[in-house]
Formats: sequence, C-alpha cells, structure tokens
Amino acid sequence: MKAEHPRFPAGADSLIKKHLTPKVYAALSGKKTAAGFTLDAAIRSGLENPDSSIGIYIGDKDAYPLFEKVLAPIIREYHKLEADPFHTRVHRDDFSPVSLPAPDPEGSFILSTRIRVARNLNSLPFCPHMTAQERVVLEKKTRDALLQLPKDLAGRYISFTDLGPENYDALVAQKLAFAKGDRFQEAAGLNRDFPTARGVFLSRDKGFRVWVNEEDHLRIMALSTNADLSAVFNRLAKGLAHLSACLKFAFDPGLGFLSSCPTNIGTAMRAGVHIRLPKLDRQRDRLKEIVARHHLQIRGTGGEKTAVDEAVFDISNALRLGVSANQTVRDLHAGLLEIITLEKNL
Ligand code: CIR
Repeated sequence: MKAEHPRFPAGADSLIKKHLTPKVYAALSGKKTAAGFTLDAAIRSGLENPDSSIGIYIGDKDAYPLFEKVLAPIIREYHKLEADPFHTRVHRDDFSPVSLPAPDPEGSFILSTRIRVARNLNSLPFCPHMTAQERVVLEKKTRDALLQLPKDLAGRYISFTDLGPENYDALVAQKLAFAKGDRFQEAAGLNRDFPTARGVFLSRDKGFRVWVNEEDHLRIMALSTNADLSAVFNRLAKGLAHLSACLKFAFDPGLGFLSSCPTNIGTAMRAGVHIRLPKLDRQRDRLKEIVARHHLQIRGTGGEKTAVDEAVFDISNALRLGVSANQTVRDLHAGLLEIITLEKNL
C-alpha cells in the first residue's frame, strides 16, 4: 500500500512543503538507505514545525542521491544555483590562507569573529540517524585525532557523558559547551541519547574548538574577540587540514562536504561576526540591502531564530555551495567594510 502524501500545516512556508509534491513523495516514500534512513524520518522536523524554513534533515550520506528528486530543487533554491549540483561539479574547494586588512582595526563595531565548518565521517550515519553506540565510536575516533593536533592548537577534550548536570550547565553558561538542540533538531532525532558521547574540544587559548555529535559529527571552529578575519580563517584552515588527514569526511564533487542539513553542504562553512550597529539598527532596510548584495545573512544576537538585542547583529555568509571557503571570507570582508563605512557616515 502506498503511503499517503503528508499534509503540511496550513501557513507552513518551508522549502520541503514547496518541493515535496504528491508525485515526488510517491516516488520516494518507499525507499530506504542501506543504514535504514527514510524520507518520513527526513521530513519529520518540517511536519512538526510549521515555521521551518527548510524542514528536512539528512540521516546518512547515501540519502543525498536516494532522495535527489526532492533535494535537488531545495538545494538549488537555497544555494541560488543555476547548475544541477547532483550532476555537475559545483563545489569549489580553496582553503588557501588569506591576508586581508582587519575590517575594524579600532574595534569600534565588531565584537567577535567566528568561522566554523561542519564535517561528517564517511563511515557512520549522520547525527539524526545515529545510535548511542555509533556516537561513542565517533567520539573516540575524533578524540584520538584531536590529541595529535599541532602544538599551537593543542588542548583538552571534554566529554559531556560523564560531566554531570552541574558541570555541564556551568560550561554552557560560559558558552564553552553547546546546548541540547531546539525543537527543529529534536524532531529530527538530533537530541536522541543526549548528552551521551557529545563533547567539546578547546585549544589552550580557546581560539580553536570542535563540537562533537551536535547537528553534525564535527563542527570545527576558530574564533576571536577581535575583527582579525584572516587570522581566524588561517587558524581554522590549519586545524581542519590536520583533522582531514586523520579522518575521512563525507564528500561529493557536486555537493561538496555533506551535512545533516542541506543548507550546510558545500564548504559547510559559516563565517561571521557579532557587530554593534546602533545607527543602522534604526535603518534596517539599508543594512538588509548591503547584506543581500554581498550574499550575507543576518541572524539575531543569540544565533539562529533569535532577536537582535541592543543593536548587536550576527552577520555571516549565506551561501556555501558554488563558492570557495577562501572567497567566502573575502566576500564577508567586503560586505563588512561597506557596512562599517555606512555606519560611520550616518
Ligand atoms: C528550518 O528548517 O527552519 C530548520 N531546520 C533550520 C534550517 C537551517 N537554518 C538555516 O537555513 N538558516
């Protein structure tokens, strides 16, 4: 018997609702990856959360080609692609170092800079579809690789498994540990067995960090409390090169690095700053225009789906596929220069 096409709630405006037509659903609903991941599991978050913007999470690397019929239009629309990423080499890899002048040398606007990439191992299902045991395997492989980082990035790995609620809460309060996922991630299965085998790696100066078993197997990041975008990017590139030599990451020539949310494929990179813009806060249309022209996005002060507090905006790249990591940082830099110049002149 054919499964009935799911009814997305009225008012939902997600890409999954738009592209999962009854015909596409009928073609895909009976399919399962070798690891047992289905379309119904992939769309659960979008069905349970009518305010989803995308509404689909991917449970293993084989689900990308298996569910191509629905993923191709979603990926093309989100990443603004002309070419078909499933059959064309769209991904551009370039982590060569950058050397850009600091966009805010006096530190008058930019409060912090953070660049992260998502990476998933080829050998395990992705986080929405992992068992507790698989998360433990991932944690061990990652810990072994992290313990061999070059000296300037070396540090400690803290597993949440044995931390206890008080110590864990203290780390979250210090923004050193990630919190349990939101309702979108909950519905996707990302909180299953939390906090088992989740953890964070912190370099001694805390400027290089790795989250383990959050939305993706690894979120590898470099950060600083100033605006030196180049230093942050180059530090990330160094840590990533080491981890890429130790671990085999899921990669496709068209789709780039695969991730559990299709918005994150490609470079899987988000490069951004927290920036205080009291004048542009009162002229948000002008800010939005610059942000759109440079292919950037604005998030709230507390991250995705939060509000902007006290004129502190989180501004980062919106595109990850078809643009290289190196170019992404240059685009962010150019956008920030324009934003800061306008803020100064208002
Ligand atoms: C959603 O569909 O709204 C959530 N699953 C989050 C999607 C990823 N975030 C984003 O594109 N900004």
